[in-house]
Amino acid sequence: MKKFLSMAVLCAGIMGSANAVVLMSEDFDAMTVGSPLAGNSGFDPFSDAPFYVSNLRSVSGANSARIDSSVAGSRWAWKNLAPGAGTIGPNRIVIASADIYIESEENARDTLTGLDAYNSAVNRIAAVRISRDTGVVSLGIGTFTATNLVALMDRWNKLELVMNFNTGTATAVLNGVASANSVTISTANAVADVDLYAVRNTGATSASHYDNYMVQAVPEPATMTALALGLAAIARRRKVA
Ligand SMILES: [Ca+2]
Repeated sequence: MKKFLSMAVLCAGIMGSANAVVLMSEDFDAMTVGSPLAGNSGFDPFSDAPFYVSNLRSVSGANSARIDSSVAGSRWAWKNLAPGAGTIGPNRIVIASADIYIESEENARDTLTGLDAYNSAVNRIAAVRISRDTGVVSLGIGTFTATNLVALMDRWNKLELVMNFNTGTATAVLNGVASANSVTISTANAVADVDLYAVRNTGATSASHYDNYMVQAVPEPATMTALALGLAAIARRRKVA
């Protein structure tokens, strides 16, 4: 039993280190409160001005990124992936994630808060966004389809956009639960950046916060299967011995 347990720990350790490669991450905690994200700590200088560093709410450390509702329209802030990291396209699964907190408000002027992935030609691969009015998570490229996932306002939700370039599908994950539906994406795509994304309507008064913004690549299923088979073979040999 002890041998079995130590093997399990070994497997977990190997799987953990091989499981995901972090391509970009930002917790906002080393950034100056009140400063804009544009041009800050690797954020693209073309990021929209309404995104800035806030210490009003956080999941990690003291800071998060905040976007106020004072400016209407679609807004983006992003870090470009490191050179070469964007060629992860085919046979890879890329997962973008962020903790997102959306403030509720009394009026009925909806806002959308989410994540938006692009290739190097600045064509959208897929985007996922939460409605402040309904909490419904929607998924799409040009048009958006509601998923079965519903976020609560005035609390942190972990939102993920999972882009599977093996199957050519993207799904949303909210607080660990995957959407029942998916959107078809090109298997030829490579991810150049995944943006913090917000759509504000004139007159809306609620703000949104983002923390633990991250993009990861996970090995293609074939590699995972080979790794699992290899570990199983090791386990069998140990058992025989
Ligand atoms: Ca933080």
